[in-house]
Amino acid sequence: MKLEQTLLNFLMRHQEKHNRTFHFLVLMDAIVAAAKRIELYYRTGALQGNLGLAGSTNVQGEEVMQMDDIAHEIVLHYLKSTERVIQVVSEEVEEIIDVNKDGGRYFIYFDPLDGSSNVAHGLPVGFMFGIAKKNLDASIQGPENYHLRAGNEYIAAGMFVIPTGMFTLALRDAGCWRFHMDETSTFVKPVRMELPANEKKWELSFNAGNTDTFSGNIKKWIGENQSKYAFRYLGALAGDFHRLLANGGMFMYPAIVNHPDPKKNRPQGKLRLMYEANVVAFMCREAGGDALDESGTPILDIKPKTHHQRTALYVGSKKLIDSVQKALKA
Ligand code: AFP
Repeated sequence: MKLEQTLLNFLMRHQEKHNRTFHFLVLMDAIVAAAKRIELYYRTGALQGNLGLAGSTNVQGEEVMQMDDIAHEIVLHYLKSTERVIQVVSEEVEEIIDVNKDGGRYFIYFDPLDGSSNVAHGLPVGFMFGIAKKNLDASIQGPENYHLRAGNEYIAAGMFVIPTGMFTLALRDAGCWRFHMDETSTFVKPVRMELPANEKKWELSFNAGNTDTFSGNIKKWIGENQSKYAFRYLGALAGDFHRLLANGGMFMYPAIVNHPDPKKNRPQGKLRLMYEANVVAFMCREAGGDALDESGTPILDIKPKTHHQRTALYVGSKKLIDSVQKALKA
């Protein structure tokens, strides 16, 4: 019998090694509990008719909540129960949600069910989150006491690929780690993720149907580079990035600037900075990669102006990100 190290044991050792408290473990325990509950709901939802649209009814004749709303409720419930969370930003709610403004330590930015177009098919979706911490010295009232934090101030970021039982977590300056759910529903076996140097494995991932709508520079870059790499696209960032971390290459969601219907242009990009782009950029940095926006600015350096701010995203192996950087600036 081979017994593997659990996620919580791994985190405990990490905290001890860096002389830190166990508050972070309480937080992570809640995040994992939420992920497992979402995973269970997702795996059984189709049979029970619970993956439908809000307003429809399930086989028991009960009104169905949209899966995104359910996932949001689940995450919020577990985060509140820790009493260690100050505020959260959730993809599902317009406003910032106050949780424990006086006693909390952490800000959490999350998308509880990213990739919702996959829900109807039971295909992978993501629960993605980033964590920042407030300044614990009450005498200092700096920007770190405020929720609008750049990704390079996050202390951790992670994603569950639901319903595959895979979890990836990056800890600031301590690497990017992948865990698997075992038979007892425990996340175990930390494996350090580092983007592979072997370019033969590298893949490109983007919505190729949008190519004509990208800027001239990016279209040119794609024309010159796409035949060198395999192409993969699932349409759920957590799933696409999960592959990329193992194989290397680049995921991109460029700005849409040449749409035939100009109203459909997205010069700011589509993905959300605080709980999509920052999460993968943070994990990618810890795995030896990099991430940029359309202006060539490192994603993690962007100081958000609003909590649901969007961004274009280029994330992956350094060599490809450097090459795109040159194309963006050409
Ligand atoms: P949804 O949750 O609205 O499906 O968006 C998912 C997402 O933000 C991200 O997970 C995907 O990478 C990206 O959008 C896919 O967008 P396209 O459907 O435009 O390719």
